[in-house]
Amino acid sequence: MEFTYDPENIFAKLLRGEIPCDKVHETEHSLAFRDIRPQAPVHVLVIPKGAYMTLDHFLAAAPDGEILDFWRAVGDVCEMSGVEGGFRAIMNAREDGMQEVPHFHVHILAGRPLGPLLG
Ligand code: D5M
Repeated sequence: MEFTYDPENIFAKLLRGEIPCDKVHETEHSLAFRDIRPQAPVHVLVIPKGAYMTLDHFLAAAPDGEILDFWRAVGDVCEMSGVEGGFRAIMNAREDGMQEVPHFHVHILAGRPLGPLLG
């Protein structure tokens, strides 16, 4: 499958510092910030700094070091966010997955009972 990354998407602008974000964590290859429309008391987005559109694009194209850095950053965010009661990690992809921003991201949601995933 071919992936055509749009460098004008909002997270690309955020990574270039063109728009602000509420940063909670940063590593060499990853950035985590609060979602602008939080769906739970904890709602953090973790993104790789590289130009990847979706989970499948990221895993197909990113070097191993970036992949390891990213998932460790997800773990760091869980550790620092108070997810003892549980959490949900969500990744939407493309149209059917209702992905709004075409830069790969993981949503970390916590802080309330999240209900059934497929209601
Ligand atoms: O979710 C994309 C998410 O990105 C959605 O929950 C809103 C959030 N969003 C959009 N713009 C911003 C900015 N500027 N800062 C923080 N969060 C933002 P998706 O999985 O693509 O449907």
